[in-house]
Amino acid sequence: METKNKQFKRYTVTSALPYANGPVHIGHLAGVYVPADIYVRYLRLKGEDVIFIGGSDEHGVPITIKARQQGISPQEVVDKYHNMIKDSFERFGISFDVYSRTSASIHHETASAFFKTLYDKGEFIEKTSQQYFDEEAQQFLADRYITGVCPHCSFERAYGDQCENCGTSLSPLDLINPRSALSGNVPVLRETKHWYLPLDQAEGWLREWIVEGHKDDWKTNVYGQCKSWIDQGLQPRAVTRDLEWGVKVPLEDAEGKVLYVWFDAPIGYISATREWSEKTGIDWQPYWKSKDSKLVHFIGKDNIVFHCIIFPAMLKSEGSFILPENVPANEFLNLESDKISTSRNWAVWLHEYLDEFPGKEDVLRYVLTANAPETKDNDFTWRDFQARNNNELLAVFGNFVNRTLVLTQKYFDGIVPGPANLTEKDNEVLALMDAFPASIGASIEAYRFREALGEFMNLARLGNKYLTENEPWKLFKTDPERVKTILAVSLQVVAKLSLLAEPFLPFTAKKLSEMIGLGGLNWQTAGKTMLLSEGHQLGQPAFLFEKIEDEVIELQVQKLMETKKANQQAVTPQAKPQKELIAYEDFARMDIRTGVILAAEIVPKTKKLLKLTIDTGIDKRTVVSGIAEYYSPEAIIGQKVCMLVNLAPRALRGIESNGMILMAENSEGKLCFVQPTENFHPGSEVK
Ligand code: B3M
Ligand code: ZN
Repeated sequence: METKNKQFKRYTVTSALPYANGPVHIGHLAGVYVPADIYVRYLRLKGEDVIFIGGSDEHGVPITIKARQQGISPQEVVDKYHNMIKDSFERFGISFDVYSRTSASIHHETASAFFKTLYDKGEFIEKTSQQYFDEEAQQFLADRYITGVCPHCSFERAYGDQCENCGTSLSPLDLINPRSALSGNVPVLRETKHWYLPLDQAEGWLREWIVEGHKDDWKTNVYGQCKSWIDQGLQPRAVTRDLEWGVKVPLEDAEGKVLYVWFDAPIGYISATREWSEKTGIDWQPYWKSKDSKLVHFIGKDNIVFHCIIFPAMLKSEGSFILPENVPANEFLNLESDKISTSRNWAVWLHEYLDEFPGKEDVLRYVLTANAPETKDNDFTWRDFQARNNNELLAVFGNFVNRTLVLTQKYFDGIVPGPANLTEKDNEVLALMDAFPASIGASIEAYRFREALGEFMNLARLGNKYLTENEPWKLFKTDPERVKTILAVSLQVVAKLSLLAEPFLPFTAKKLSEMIGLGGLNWQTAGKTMLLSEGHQLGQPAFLFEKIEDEVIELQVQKLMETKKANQQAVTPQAKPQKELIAYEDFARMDIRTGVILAAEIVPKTKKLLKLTIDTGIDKRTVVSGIAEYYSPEAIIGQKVCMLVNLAPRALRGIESNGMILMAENSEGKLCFVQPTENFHPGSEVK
């Protein structure tokens, strides 16, 4: 149990290693990197010994599939995205102590040695079993190389390792109607040998550790998922695969086999720590092996089982590692009410945001924290982004700071005045403000980052309200002494804000602390009332935030609309299954002819029906057709058509219809005319 009072000497904070098969988007940021970064920045300000570990996950089938699609090597794929991800994290101020990658040799060595240790200790079960194989591609079909129908929710495109619709973790043999993702072929079964981690044997201690031990301190969503996994009964899990790309299995009889990506990736945290250790010369081992170190994994909810059950089971089998104290996984962030999706390009990509909103890193950090999916899925909208910037950051925090600094500049040349007579109200504000560092800190330590940010903004509101109520700008002529006090109090709030902003809004905090010339503080000293002393010279005030105009937001909304449109066009609807067979005679009974539309009018009081006059070559007749949604009457005069002429007459809205025009439905659901490509005269038979 994460005992509240237990003192830890150091913190090892990890954040999920993003797959290097695409750029990072706001969902990743809100779920993992922003909360993790707030947490470590706060710990650093408290003076704690903390390392913040990140890196790219460069193995796994999604990467090889991408490489295949693009006709490049997997290494080229991961090089591209690793650099892109690393660069945008840096620009966004995610303050990793190390950002490594799993294709690095130090990782291959670490993961391989880890496997070998477990192997030598006899921790694995060796098992030969039947697995799906694609005869055309000459390859076993692990994980995402195979798709089929999910046995739990009937989703049609479930993967061999997981159904993305219901979240269930699967094995290829669970899939109904399995197909190779490489060739589309129905796979065959072939024998192959693999190594399994006997999770069933870990059930006892896992139950004790999580179900009994972390009931009160792990988040409900995390605890609930783990408990349900354990209650369902754990099964041995294969930790190797028949693939080329990955960490080679370090055994002699394991040609063509690599470690399962979910076996090697979490070891990536350890390899990254070793890389950091080589760079800094600080021993990495205490961070992973000493009981007085606190290990915390920041992840998204789809990674819970791997970090709470499988990785701990690996660490425990190895024997010398500590287990995580907490795994504060978040739920998902949606975008404009729709699930974020890399393949549908439905996302706000970090690198694009950084290019399009230079200097506004903190606005995104703010919005993603204020709206973090901590207890349930949440929605990001561009309107909310604009409103939070304009009505909260700018109108409350920015406005308060700016008014205080501008007035001090104007009345006292930017020199901090000393308070004269403090009224009861002044003292109340000073007392209230001193409680903020502790309450914000308590929320952060409980992984409640939204609440912490809310508290921070309450301090800004407190200052803003105090200034507005006291109206120093009205008093300067008559009572300059009082103005000194009001600004002295307000400036202390500004100073406190500049420090407490750092975990949430690091760019703004830096700007503000430079502006007021206040450095070298930490979270403990922030509890003190008077952070700026009388006579201290402040720098020139500048705006912390600027208004975001409607046009800017429109542009982003427009961009998403275009994506939506492109996606709709790209969807090729599944063709309906073929109808039952008929005899040629059945077909021959249908008399289909070419014709020309001579006249068209809307059938009164209907929206869908057109009354058409058609030259069938045999005669000129009336046909009522349900195509008014797609064509205006004027537009189709002279249109060549194919029609079934011997359909028995039917009355539609009191009009007798003699035949039926043949139409085909396009991908947007529009009915379109079917006509011969060559010239023809009305009355030609279609046969
Ligand atoms: N790359 C999955 C993901 O990005 C995976 C996380 C690994 S953490 C060790 O969701
Ligand atoms: Zn499913």
